[in-house]
Amino acid sequence: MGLKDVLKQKIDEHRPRTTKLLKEKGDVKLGDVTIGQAIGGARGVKCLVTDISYLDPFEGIRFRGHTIPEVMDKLPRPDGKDYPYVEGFWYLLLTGDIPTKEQAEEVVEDFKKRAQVPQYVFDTLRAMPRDSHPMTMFSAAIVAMQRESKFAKFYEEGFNKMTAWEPMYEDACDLLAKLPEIAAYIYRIKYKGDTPIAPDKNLDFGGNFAHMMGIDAPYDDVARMYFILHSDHESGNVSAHTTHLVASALSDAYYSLSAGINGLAGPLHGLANQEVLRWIQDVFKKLGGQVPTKEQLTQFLWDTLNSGQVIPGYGHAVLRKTDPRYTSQREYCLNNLPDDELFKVVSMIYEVAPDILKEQGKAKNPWPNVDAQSGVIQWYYGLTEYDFYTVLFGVGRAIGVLANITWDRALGYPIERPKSVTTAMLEEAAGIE
Ligand code: HAX
Repeated sequence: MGLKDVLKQKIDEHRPRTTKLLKEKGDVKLGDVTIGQAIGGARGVKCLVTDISYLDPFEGIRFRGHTIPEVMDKLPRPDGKDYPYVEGFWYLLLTGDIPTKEQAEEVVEDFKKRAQVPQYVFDTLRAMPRDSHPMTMFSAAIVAMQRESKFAKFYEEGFNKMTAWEPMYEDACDLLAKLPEIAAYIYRIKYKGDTPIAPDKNLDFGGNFAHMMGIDAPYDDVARMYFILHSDHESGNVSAHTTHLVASALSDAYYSLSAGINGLAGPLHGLANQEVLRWIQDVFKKLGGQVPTKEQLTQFLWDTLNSGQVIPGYGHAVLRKTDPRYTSQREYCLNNLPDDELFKVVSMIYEVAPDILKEQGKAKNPWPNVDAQSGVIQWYYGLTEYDFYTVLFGVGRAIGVLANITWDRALGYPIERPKSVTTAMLEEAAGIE
């Protein structure tokens, strides 16, 4: 037998052991955690600390203690706009204080000085095949810029734990300020006939992003809303945890964020927003372009589950109710695009999917998460290339994870290193012969 055949045999022999441990001995304690938690992705284990945001299973996210509506209401906005400055939100996440308009605009000016993307980043993107996934391009662009890291230079020249947050802060600001142009550049070379649009020095983060995407107002406000909503979801989700983990080895912000973005690219995490749109387009295709009825939609949802797939945009590891980020975007749709066809389908899914998931009885949370709704708004404003949606998520997520790793260095958090055990050790603890 060749290697792969031997491996297959070993896997077939091993699987029942893991299943038995999970199903029959999941509650057995192993130190401070259970066997179920050790095998099951550390669900519910309280071993991370962050003050940037907190996720309550029933209330949803609070950023520095503020709910989403409070954040949108209290933060300063550019004149004539409905949504706050992303730069002011960055101020809030870093400090816990709501900035004045003047303080937010100081950050806008500071970001402008940091926003120039080195030419070699564009060259790197151009060297990649045009059918590379945009998340691959986004991650590659971020790690390509690692030579710019002030933190890496600081380490080389003599590391000091007390002041390490300063170069991390500088890297975080430098990186964040450049992300709108990098993301928009990927979009324009990949989907818009290689026609990048130069940044406009007069615009803020959200405004400039909309401008470089080539999408008119109110897309600038959509961008501000979208980036804020997707910024942070406490530290245990894959993108935040990965960024924190990699930074714990004193890797700089470029290495850390690029790694976090790779985690966000997983279909169970950030890629779910693209999958939602793919799924809906499949439904349309199967019906020859017609909007599905409730009965047809119910059938498609069951077909998806019965084929062993998940319903994208539904379920959550922590939340046990409709995600307020979903609700917030739904309200935007109700106010701005109530008659949109895609919005109606997404609303119909909201009417039928929770009951179907409850009836199936597997998902602990049958309610929609942020990803179930976000594609609708993008699509409405002309951004129909849904492979790109996770990049938008990534620009937003960068705000939260970069604030987190700045604080990680400020508080001198050590390198992360949980302890592993073997399956045999679990069996011994569970009294399995
Ligand atoms: N459709 C079908 N089955 C689902 C489901 C869904 N939407 N959500 C959970 N389940 C299933 C799980 O696959 C699991 O099945 P097995 O026992 O066969 O493995 C079972 O229900 C129990 O899972 P859970 O405890 O409720 O959920 P987890 O904490 O394990 O996973 C996920 C949370 C978000 C990954 C999960 O709900 C899922 O896969 N959802 C669909 C993908 C998605 O929308 N992801 C985005 C989540 C939000 C986010 O991170 N955005 O970035």
